Amino acid sequence: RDMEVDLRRAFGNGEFELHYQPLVSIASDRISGFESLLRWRHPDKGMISPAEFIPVAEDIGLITQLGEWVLREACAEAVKWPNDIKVAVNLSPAQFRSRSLVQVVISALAQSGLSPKRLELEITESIFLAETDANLAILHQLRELGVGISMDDFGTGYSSLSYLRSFPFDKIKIDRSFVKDLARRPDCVAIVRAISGLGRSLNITTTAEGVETEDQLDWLRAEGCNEVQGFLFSAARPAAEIAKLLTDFG
Ligand code: G
Ligand code: G
Ligand code: MN
Ligand code: NA
Repeated sequence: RDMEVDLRRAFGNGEFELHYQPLVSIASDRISGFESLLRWRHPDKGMISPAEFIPVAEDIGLITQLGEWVLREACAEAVKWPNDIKVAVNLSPAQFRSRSLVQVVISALAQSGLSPKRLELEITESIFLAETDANLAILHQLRELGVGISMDDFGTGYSSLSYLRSFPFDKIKIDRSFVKDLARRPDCVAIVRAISGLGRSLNITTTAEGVETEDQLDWLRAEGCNEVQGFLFSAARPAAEIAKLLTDFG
């Protein structure tokens, strides 16, 4: 397909960039970190969303190199921030298949000088669907480095709860589909309450995604959620705007 050739060219041509979306602690009302979100600045088509090109990059095996670039870039950027501000990086299941993932993380930390405790790796439960034992072993090795491991899009999969038992996650990211209807749907409130309670009992931080209104923030605070992320604060912005975001919400 067209996009395959285009993606390889784009990678060689430096057309990818990372944008950063603030994670805001509910207790302190301050930025606690940023999630790095990959962007493709296409010369003709403009910005292309990762939802469109990550699956293709996975198919053609480019995700290993692209994912490595993301890790190195995010660590190199984060080391410039105040040292209580973390950076979150999304990992694709395909990066676990490459086997070099742990070495790449070690190298990205060493080269940038970023403290491992400032790096959070976001994974989705799909890494548990195949090669479960091998992937769990990799997760444990990553955690031993001192980096945080977050379960992304929590609640959307088949059996997210069982994965909480297989691995000691540091953070659960409550999928934005539950946040969207908080004000209208009591079932969404009940689900957010249950996940927050679970997080509290298991000593896992809970972060709500897709927070767009003050009303949603009020609900999340009331239900004991720890952290929020969404357009209410900011969309993902280029690295050059981080200093301003930290002044606004720091
Ligand atoms: O930024 P947002 O627009 O549109 O992201 C869409 C999807 O792409 C999300 O599911 C997000 O987790 C994923 N994504 C964003 N950046 C990366 C990345 O660097 N690596 C991987 N594997 N996924 C990413
Ligand atoms: O799957 P993951 O959570 O990594 O994806 C992050 C995605 O969520 C990105 O596509 C990002 O652009 C999107 N996003 C971030 N904040 C909001 C929000 O407040 N509302 C909506 N609808 N999407 C958001
Ligand atoms: Mn994510
Ligand atoms: Na998510």
